[in-house]
Amino acid sequence: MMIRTVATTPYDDQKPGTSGLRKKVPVFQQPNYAENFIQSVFDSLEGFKGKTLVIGGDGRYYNREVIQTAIRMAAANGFGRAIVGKGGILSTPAASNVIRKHGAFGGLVLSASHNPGGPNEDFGIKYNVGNGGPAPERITEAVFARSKEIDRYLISDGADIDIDEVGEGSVDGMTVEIIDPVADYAALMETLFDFAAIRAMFQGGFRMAFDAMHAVTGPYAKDILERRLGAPGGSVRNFVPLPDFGGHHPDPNLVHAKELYDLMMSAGAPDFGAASDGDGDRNLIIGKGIFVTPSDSLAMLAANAHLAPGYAGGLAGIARSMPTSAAADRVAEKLGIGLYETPTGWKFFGNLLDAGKVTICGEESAGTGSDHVREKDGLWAVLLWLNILAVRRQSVKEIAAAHWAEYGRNYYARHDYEAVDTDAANRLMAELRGKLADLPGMEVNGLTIAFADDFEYRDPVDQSVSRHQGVRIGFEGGSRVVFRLSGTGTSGATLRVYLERYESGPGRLDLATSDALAELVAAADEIAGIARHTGRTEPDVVT
Ligand code: VG1
Ligand code: CO
Repeated sequence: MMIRTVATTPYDDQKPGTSGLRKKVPVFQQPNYAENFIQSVFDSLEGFKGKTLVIGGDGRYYNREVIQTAIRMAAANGFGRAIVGKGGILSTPAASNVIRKHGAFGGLVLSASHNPGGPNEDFGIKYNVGNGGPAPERITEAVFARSKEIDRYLISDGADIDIDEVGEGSVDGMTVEIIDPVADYAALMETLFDFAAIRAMFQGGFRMAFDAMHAVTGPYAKDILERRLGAPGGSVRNFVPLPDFGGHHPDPNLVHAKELYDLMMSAGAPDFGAASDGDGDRNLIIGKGIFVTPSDSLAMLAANAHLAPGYAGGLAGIARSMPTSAAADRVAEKLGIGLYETPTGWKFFGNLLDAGKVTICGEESAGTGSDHVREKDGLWAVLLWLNILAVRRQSVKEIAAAHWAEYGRNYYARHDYEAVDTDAANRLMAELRGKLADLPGMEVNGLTIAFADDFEYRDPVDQSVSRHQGVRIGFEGGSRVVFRLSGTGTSGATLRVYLERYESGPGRLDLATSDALAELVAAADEIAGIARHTGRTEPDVVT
């Protein structure tokens, strides 16, 4: 075996987005494309010689090829050990846990998350740092800068490593350890939750449906829910991971997990429904006859977390991304703990978690997690819900109703306009930003604008500043609309419009969400000119 230095030329489009670099597979298949990016990551890091790199992915099309490349390049660049999930598989939260548990220097997580997979669909690479979380902006910016100048990469020319057997091998002086992708993660879950109580609940006849969407969570959910917790066989559906996710979007929302939704709204629905995404970090929660918005789920989990052994001591604080509803804020206020509002993307939670300022974090996009890892964690959220249900012995519907009666209800929806012309989307945002100063005091569709700004975040731990994280328009009475462009899409631009309205008091807690938000939807279009700029009169996806 030999280490080769291969000459290369830069690509100009390797800027990591909200969660790593995501492109269509044919883009990744261009000569040296993945190699350039991986080398740019390594060139942006210091002090990893002889240390451990974790490598795994969500099993999507092209995963196995890039895993081999990553192993060879890690060896050539001087890592001492690579820990690789068997079959190249590691869910995002499991990868985060392996990095932490094994004291690794960092990890490469190959995933495009909820985006579809296949020869003409999406692929992605993300670098996580030693705390197990996504690289902070300081590093992703360095990677992008490096990718624009790169002129060589290092790679071992050894044969392919067998990644399908647990055990140890080596490549050019680097040890390669193939591990069971589920074991460490399942062990961690057992330390956080009352497995005996959940098992007893299943024994008592509790039924659930978990849709793994033919993505990475299948093996994790089978092992934990059915084998360890005794959920009846068949509780976990679509559990075989497929490179193209069976041709579907592995996106756990009401559009792509419609079958599960329909089941949960039917007369014979099980007690609890849940789903996770391509890389296992998102969660969808649906009770019998009730969809729980991710923003509400965050608030309800935070309010009840003390019922699970891992959180019995209470929470240090709660963090949520800016577009996430303020439902969690009310819980934090009641608990007398801190509430932090961050830009979109899990990388912004890492410092708060490391500093012990928060215990639970969440995003409106179906991401919830805690300080047990440094990623959002789909199954974790499902298990915390199960633990709460086992202790409270109430249905999801009853728990939600009690929560709203106590805290009021934040009606919430996100409208996505996908594959919009990029120039049109940029014009819309630019025009909006240009008139922010004039908006306060204006009346739009019967609503008075109280404030308008472009969200800026100063990290309270390292004081780094992130600007232009989304336009917020607040109305008198507490309603809010947020506009931002997605940083994970791969075709054109995706405009996200986040809508929120707070209601408290009897008779105001059971409105249909679309009715509750109708005025705001009209106001949003009037303010931003969505139809005028994009030609779209309806969103593609409402979640
Ligand atoms: C989206 C979500 C964001 C999430 C990100 C990664 O980003 O809105 O909340 O953190 O995806 O999640 P954007 O920039 O497209 O809005 V995942 O499960 O795709 O890693
Ligand atoms: Co994901």
